[in-house]
Amino acid sequence: MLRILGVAFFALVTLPALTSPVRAEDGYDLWLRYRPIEAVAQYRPLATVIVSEGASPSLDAAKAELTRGLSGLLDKPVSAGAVADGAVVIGTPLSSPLIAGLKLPLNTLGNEGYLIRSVALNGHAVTVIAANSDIGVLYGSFAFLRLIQTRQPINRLDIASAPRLKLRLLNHWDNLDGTIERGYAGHSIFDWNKMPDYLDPRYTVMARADASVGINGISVNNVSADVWMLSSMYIGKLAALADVLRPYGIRVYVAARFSAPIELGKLKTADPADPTVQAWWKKEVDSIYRRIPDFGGFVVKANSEGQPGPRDYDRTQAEGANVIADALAPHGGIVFWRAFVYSEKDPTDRAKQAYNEFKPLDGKFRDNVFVQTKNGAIDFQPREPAHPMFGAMPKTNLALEVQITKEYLGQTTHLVYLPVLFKEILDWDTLAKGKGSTVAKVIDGSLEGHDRSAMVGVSNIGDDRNWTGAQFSQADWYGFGRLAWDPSLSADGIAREWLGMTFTNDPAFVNQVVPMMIASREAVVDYMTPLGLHHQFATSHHYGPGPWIDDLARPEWNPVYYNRADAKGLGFDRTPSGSDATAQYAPPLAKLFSGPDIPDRYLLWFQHVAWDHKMRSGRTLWDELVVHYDTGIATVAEMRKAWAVMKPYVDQQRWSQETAFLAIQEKEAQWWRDACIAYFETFSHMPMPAGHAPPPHDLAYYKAIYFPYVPGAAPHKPKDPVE
Ligand code: GCW
Repeated sequence: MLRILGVAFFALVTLPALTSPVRAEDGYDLWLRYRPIEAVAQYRPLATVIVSEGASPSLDAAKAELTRGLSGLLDKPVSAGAVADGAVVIGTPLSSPLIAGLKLPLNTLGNEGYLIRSVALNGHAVTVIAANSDIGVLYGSFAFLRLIQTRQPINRLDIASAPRLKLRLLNHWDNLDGTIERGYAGHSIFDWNKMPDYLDPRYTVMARADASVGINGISVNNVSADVWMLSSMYIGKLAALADVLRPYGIRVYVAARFSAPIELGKLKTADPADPTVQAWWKKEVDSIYRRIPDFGGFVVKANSEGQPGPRDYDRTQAEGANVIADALAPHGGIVFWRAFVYSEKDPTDRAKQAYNEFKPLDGKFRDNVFVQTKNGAIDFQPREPAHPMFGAMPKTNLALEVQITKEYLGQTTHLVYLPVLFKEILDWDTLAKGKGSTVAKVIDGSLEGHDRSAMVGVSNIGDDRNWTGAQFSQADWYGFGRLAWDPSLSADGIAREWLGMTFTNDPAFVNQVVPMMIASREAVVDYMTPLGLHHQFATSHHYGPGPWIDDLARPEWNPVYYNRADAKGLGFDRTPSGSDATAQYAPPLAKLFSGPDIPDRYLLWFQHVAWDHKMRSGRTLWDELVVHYDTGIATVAEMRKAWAVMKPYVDQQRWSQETAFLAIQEKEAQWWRDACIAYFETFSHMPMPAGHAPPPHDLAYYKAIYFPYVPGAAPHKPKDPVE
């Protein structure tokens, strides 16, 4: 009966698809597809004409977006005109006498917020999209379109929204030669060779997509920075790019190489205390601002993975950051100084090093410096406890850095919906000032009363036709922007929006695919690094498992450093009897992570646990581990099934690609599980739990798997080929 009902419902909801077959799509249009909606008759009278007084590049962009969006969604031309019933009136009190006359409550919206309201204007029922700035109007226009794209009612609107974080940035890790560090979506979108004379129209499409979710800055080059980016030639190219992005409220930033005073300035030193170095940064920065008056500033990766930095001169991270900050300050520029610092010499647990180095410098950084801190203390793993610096640096502006590109999460083909991970970190309670001291409150400035606030995502954009390599990776870009605007949004809600805009709002589709997206994050944790394991990845490219690797130059590059598998058990002892990294957290957390009540999900991150330790489930650690690996694979199998029956709702091209990718994901989940179990069983010497098959091959087989070339890795010479 239910089945019959189900089928009847199914037939109803897919009726439009039957009359107009689902058009082939390649994902290029992202979530800005603006395909005709089903209920045009309901919406058409509510968006008849666009009224925009005044003109500016941002207002023009807003008008163009509304024209494109409304005409597409409502399947009829909607253009600019005079006030009438159903008009969409956009503007600021400054640009529009009509808006000024309405005396709207805009004072709490700041410079980027917007108000969308249904009002009567000159006797007509209209919708106003009002803001204090033109860019706010653009954001409001995207929000208005989103309402229609997600089929919300638009007849009685009263929406006010302002971003909780002021700087919402993407870091592109693009090299100037067109490759992308950890890029899995083709080559760099930035065609520097042809700039400044040719500006690829894709820059504008990218800017629209960024602006549609509120991203207001991008740094354009790899943080492991090429000094050429600061050269006059490249700044000229960047100025041309900045002109394209400016109407969309996007400022450009550059990843700066700390030793630029030597390489570019031909000085003998880059010592921040040297007056010639200080003068050089000032001169360099002044000249950038002459060409890009709203230049955002610099991102700096210093003393990390071979990059130069202040330590080379026995100076602190703060001294290094401040010399650059001082040069930027007169122009309003910002330094994002990365906290991803660990030393090639320091034998201390790598998870502790950044905190040890930065915590004593709290209060020493200039006000226009953000210490840009990765979500966890190691490196963008499928799961990490929040970085202990959050909550521990009350006098410092901390920016949260997350990775949108999936270096450690299966790269192109694994569907892992990252907003779940982002939320886990944003909602993490540091307990720094009692309960409710979440990471979101640390970074939005509210916990310590900072005026500045920022969140940064390592971009997953490339020149692939669908921008991100996989359709579902678009959701990570989208979700990053939405969460940076409002960290209180739910991962579930964002998934719904994105699916509705990207595929269809049909509830039969959305209700099936949302749970699949939400489950995908725990799945990857389970099949790659369950129970707090981390950094079990193959060398350098991080594609696939390598828990046995122990021969790399630096101890902390080896997976064995992190898993610490031995005859007794598994996991990194970071309790007071081990590295004592737990002490970097607020006392109640330190106690929790060192003791028996530690949540299973962080167990092996913080503790070395006996193979036969009895877990909450009643199973031994060994059995529990195997169960988690298998649960991960089972979840992916469920995801595949869920997607398979979504065929009627999705165009052939996007559906088939994802179908193939999910098959790869399941195969690779199995590989992860088999390889890890094959390795760990050489220590546990325990039998497989009942109902769980042993790995089909021996450990040597998994160790021999080798990939000479993987996208996103630095150029290298592979091993000699085998026949
Ligand atoms: O995760 C590591 C990556 C490096 C990256 C580094 C960083 C840009 O493997 O490719 O370098 O993090 O964040 O600086």
